[in-house]
Amino acid sequence: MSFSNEFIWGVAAASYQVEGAWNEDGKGPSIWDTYTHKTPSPIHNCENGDIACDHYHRMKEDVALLVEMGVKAYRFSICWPRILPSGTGKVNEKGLAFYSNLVDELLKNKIEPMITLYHWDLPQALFDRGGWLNPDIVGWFQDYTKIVVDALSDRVKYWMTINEPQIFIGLGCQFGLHAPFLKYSDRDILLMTKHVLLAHGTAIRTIRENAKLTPKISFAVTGPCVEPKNDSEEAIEAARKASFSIEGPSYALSNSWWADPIFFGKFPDEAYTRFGDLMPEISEEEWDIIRTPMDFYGCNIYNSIGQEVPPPNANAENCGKAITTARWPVTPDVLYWSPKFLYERYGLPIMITENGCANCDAKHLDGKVNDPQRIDYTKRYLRSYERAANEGIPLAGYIHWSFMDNFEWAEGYDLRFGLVYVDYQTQERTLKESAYWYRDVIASNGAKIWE
Ligand code: GCO
Repeated sequence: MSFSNEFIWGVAAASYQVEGAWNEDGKGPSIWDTYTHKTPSPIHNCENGDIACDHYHRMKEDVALLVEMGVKAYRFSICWPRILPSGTGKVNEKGLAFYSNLVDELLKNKIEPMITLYHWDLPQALFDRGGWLNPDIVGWFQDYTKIVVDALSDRVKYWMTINEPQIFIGLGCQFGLHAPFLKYSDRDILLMTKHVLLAHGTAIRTIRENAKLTPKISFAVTGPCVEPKNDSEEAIEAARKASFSIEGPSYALSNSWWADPIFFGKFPDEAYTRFGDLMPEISEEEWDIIRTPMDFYGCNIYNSIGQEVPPPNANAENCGKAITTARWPVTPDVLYWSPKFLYERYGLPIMITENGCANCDAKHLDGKVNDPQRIDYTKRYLRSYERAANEGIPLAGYIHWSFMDNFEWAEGYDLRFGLVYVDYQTQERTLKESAYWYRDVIASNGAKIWE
């Protein structure tokens, strides 16, 4: 057995990372527009997403590339301030029209649209009113969700509420490494966590109550695990336990900090002992909202954790192991262990909503973008993922990150994750060799990964 016939093969991107048109057709600023324009810039090379891949103006050309790649689904995000320039209030019809046209173009080409409602472009106007620290954001997000669902749910079935709260709260608000590049207190992080969880649950209810097509809903969290040191039961149990731990300063970057409240109606036990009275007040009614059921578990997985800790000496076990140009370790087995551990704990079918690698891609003298590293990386990870399928873990799909090279947040444009190469000087697109390989993987429903 390998991947089921219903298994969905796709690619992903996100609004701020590809669209450009940062201030066009009535769009309002997001916190990423604001903070990438700061001086000194917090972004590598002082880069920003003002133009990015100019996808806003090249949408049809880009959908044609998806067709050439033979993908069955395209996961993209909606830019909140393109729909609601001030975050609430007056709708920007041109913004809605862009996404409606994109959905039509995808469906015309038999590509399933998958929408992420929040992939980090918080309207600046709402950040100015407290952003995720303001409890009103739950209502603001609900209103935004309803506008998008009313406009697109006659054609869109797949919905992801929030992308990686571990990153937009953890990196963005706890460690100050992403917009708004601030370091809030634990008290504030705990309060933001409550508001994000309520916004997530409220969005699910809003989608289910208003969607015209029966929706399939999830979040898209980052879900790496700790891999077992060996195949012994003790090592596997130790890895399972470590994969859901919240210990240490990075508690908001963990799996269970976000998933346990949604699936169990409570934070991990150690949260209560650790934070005591700092823990936010959550009423029974609010817990019911947070626990609103999902249809699958969307997770973005790149590498296992617990391996980046600098080795005590130069010849440690990790020395010289494969890394990507993002300096992330290449750990293919994580796409077996994470789905396994996540399914055991939370019980929903798994969808890898992001997996891929940064590479130093360029057009070679033969005019091609030869990226054997990405083919090898993806082949290894998919083989592990198929092992999970063969053990009976229900897998809903694999969405590769990324469709095309794009703005990699604080890292700017140097890190190329795309299956399609983008020349940022000319905006020329070139399918990388991995795109042609992935096309054959899709056409064979995965069989190609064994060649
Ligand atoms: C994330 C985001 C993507 C990133 C990708 C590579 O997971 O951080 O969803 O926007 O670009 O993961 O870092």
